[in-house]
Amino acid sequence: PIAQYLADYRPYPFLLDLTELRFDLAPRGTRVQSALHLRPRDPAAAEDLVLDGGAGLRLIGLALDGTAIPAPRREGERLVIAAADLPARPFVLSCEVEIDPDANTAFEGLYLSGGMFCTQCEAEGFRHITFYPDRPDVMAPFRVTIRSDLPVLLSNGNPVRREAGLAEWHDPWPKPAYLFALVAGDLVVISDRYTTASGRAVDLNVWVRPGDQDRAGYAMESLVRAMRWDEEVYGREYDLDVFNIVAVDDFNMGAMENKGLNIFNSKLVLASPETATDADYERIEAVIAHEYFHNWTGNRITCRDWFQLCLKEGLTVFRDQQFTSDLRSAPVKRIEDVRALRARQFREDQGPLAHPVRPDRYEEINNFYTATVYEKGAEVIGMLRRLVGDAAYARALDLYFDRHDGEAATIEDWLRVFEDTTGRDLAQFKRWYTDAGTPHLEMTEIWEAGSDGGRLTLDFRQHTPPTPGQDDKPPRVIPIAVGLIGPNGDEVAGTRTLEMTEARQSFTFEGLGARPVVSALRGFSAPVILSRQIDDATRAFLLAHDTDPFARWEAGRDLAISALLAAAQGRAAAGDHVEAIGRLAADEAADPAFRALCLTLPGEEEIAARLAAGGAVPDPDAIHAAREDLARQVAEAHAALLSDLYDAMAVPGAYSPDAGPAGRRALRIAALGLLTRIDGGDRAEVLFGTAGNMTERMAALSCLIRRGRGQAALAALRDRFADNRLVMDKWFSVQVTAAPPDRAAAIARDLAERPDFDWKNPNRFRALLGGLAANHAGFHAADGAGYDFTADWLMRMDAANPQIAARMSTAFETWPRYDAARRGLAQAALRRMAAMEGISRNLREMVSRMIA
Ligand code: B3K
Ligand code: ZN
Repeated sequence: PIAQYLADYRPYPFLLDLTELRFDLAPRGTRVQSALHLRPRDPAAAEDLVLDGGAGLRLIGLALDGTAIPAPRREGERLVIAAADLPARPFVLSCEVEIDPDANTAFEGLYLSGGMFCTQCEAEGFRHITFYPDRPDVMAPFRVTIRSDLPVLLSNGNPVRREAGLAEWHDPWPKPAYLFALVAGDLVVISDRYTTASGRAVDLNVWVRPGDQDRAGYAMESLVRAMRWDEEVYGREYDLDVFNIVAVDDFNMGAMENKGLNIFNSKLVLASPETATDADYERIEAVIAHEYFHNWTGNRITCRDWFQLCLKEGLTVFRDQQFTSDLRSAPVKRIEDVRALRARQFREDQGPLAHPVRPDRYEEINNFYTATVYEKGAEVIGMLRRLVGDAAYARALDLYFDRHDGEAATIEDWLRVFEDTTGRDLAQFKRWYTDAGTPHLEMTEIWEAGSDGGRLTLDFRQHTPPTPGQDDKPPRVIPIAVGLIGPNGDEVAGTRTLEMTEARQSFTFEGLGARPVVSALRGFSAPVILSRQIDDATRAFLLAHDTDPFARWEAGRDLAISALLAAAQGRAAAGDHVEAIGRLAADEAADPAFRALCLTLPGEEEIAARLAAGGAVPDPDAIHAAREDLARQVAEAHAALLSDLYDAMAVPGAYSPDAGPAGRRALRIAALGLLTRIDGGDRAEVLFGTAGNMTERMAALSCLIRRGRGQAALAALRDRFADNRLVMDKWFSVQVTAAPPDRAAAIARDLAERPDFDWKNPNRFRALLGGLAANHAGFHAADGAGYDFTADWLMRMDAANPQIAARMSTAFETWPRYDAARRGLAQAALRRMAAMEGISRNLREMVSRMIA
């Protein structure tokens, strides 16, 4: 295995002043001509010129200042021109290659999707298009000519020439090759116009396949909102005459921020009330914004090397989270983000795939587009902002944009702008970037009554368990937001951020009249696991009185978890959760979306993770049974209230995806999910037949499947939407996620036999395989059927599309927490994959990290 190391970084020995590209498009044999205007970084030091290449490049010719280089040296997939053959002045290296987009099933580089040419270059896809210094610190303006008879021909930057069969684009902003994009196809457009704060008129286009244009409007509205927000909040304006978005059906991830030409998975562009859920709408808005925000955090300032990936991703996620908080409900967004962080990132941190927010070693960089780099990367910025304050954060960001515009920067550069702005030393804070693992934080309270008022001491200890390659973890800076609530429910001390820097540290509050209840880690002020001595009555008190919505939700969550853990381990649970949750559901002063979040029980995976973190061995079947049982108890105890809520939260009139109506639907659906446990699915059946939107229809369908009466509804959905790929993805997925655990793998196997299981389409593959992985007790079925089915398909997918196979292999990352029999079966599946002949570098790295 050839690993790359952060410590080995060296600047590229050449500067690139201009990249010219010319494409003659043909499905089987596309010709790519390039002219790279290069000059030595140091004319006195002669160095070899190394260009990256990839499998599938057929070299036609190479020339230096017009003189052919007949037999250039090849080192693996690279092309090397010896220092002795290069002049000590600027020169032009021209190259011609042929590539086969039709054979490209990995969807990396230039490929075809339903007759449309499309590219994906991040991280290292450009080397599959031509020989090039394919690294993010080599930046150049691009001139691109596309020749093709297809009607729409797009690339980065501004259009400069259009004639029959030819289009020319010029991108004046120097960029690395990973931000290059090209699209050619038979597309239709919806357009708008935007005027920036300083008066630049920008043409906005969303390009889709003919027939999809009626579902592109929300993406366009979201784009306009994002552009306005970035001007108002970060003072960042758009910098070209045109901004293009293209929707494509075959795409490895969500979307890509190519300069001026963002390319999206069609599921993150296309939406109508009949086909998309409220969650889909919210995600479209967030991802459109995320990719747009990359124009400054990622494109104008990019990464020096791929170890710095969190520099653009953590920051851009943080920005898109702020955007959604501002446009929708900040408390609800925070709770959703913490749920996702725990489900994906804590899980990663607890297992064999744990790595730092800034890794220092990788074999395949595409394996590091993870929850740790993205979501924990965003949490780290949130902590930084909390520590320095909002005003200093804003000044630091201004300095960052000023100082590093046009550069390829590092985490050191990023931290330095904060140090220079605030005078703080961030050396200890930097451990959040370099050390993997989720810190455990233990809080103890010491109360001393006194005549001049009582005194409360909070004593904290932090400890981070070992992660692969990192046994010892020095203490980190942990911002702990704390508030105090008096016995009568009034807040006696508003939120204050304690700054913990030692392994053990105490903080004292003086002059308190009576012993208060502590509301700790408000707003989830740090990505840690907090434990404290607290009983269910105190949790119920916090659920009723905490003024911090996150802490309030968390109190309810902890109550549910405590009941579930007791049941999953065969102990009797107290009824506090059932009682307290009823009071909250009835609280009409609270936001419906918030009440919905409180009514939703923790998932089975979350319960398993909590058990494992406490040193117990989770039993997936017992967890499933305990959760079903608690849901039924809640439903029985509050049947009348839930039924009233279900009726009252119906949203009359035309569908709107806004936070208000979406929150009402969320509460209605949460009530339905519980009621289904006692009405046998009758309400769900009525709702499925009458719902005017996909949110309620899918929720009803899922309830029906869980009650074993989904057949007619599934058939109806399929008949109506057989030719809508995105709806059919949901159709595949829900049958597996909602399946009874002991049948999930068999159902998945049957679905995989269907002719419309177009497995090479990443969305369809993810719908089925990801659906099974999301069915906790189904994936971890005791007979190993879930493991085997998944391994079989990952091996098949690996030959076609290694990125997707490697990404989906994370279904196995939690195997070490289960019992010996399951561990044996999971390891056998992993070993079978590891032994596969011709395994990709992507999957091999993942599997070997998981077995190690
Ligand atoms: N930067 C891309 C992700 C690229 C993934 C490459 N394997 C999308 C995003 O984070 O905005
Ligand atoms: Zn991103």
